[in-house]
Amino acid sequence: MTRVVLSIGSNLGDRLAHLRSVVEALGPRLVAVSSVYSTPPWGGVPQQDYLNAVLVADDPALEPSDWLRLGQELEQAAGRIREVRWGARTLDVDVVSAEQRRREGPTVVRSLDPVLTLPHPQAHHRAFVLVPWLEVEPDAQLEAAGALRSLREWLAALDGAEVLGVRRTELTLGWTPR
Ligand code: PH2
Ligand code: MG
Ligand code: MG
Repeated sequence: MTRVVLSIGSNLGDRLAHLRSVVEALGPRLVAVSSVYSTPPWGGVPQQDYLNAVLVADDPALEPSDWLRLGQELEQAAGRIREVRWGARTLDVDVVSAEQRRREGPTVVRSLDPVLTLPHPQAHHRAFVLVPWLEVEPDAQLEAAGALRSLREWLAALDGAEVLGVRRTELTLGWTPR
């Protein structure tokens, strides 16, 4: 019973096709799709620029661990090889944040499980996640490092050059809202 924010990225092979494969697979579960951004590599490993985007998806039948598994299946379908941490990849699908949808109203999922930590413990450091996420959910908040802040506030804490490096492109993921 979850609605999730997914960060998708690619910097190997046909980068746009890899991102599009996720949009195709999620189909009617998609609630929002950001623009495609060109972003310099984050994390200190020298590599090519990425294409990144953020998706919001909803499926009453899926739990956070199911979204993780689905993301990993899509990574494998894109020929991903497990390699260097933060190194180049054909496709990365990260669950950034999840909300349980209950009759009483939505609650944010918090998990310290090392297999799937939620919210994603690095998201607030990454302009390539925050900028596209802000585009599709301008009022979203993110709990990280013991603080609950708006995406704008987290972005304001980042290096300005890093935020400016995240550039919106004219590429599209071929999704139209229903
Ligand atoms: N993913 C990484 C490491 N570094 N840098 C950018 N710009 N975009 C990414 O998606 C990315 C990264 C590991 O998942
Ligand atoms: Mg990642
Ligand atoms: Mg990942």
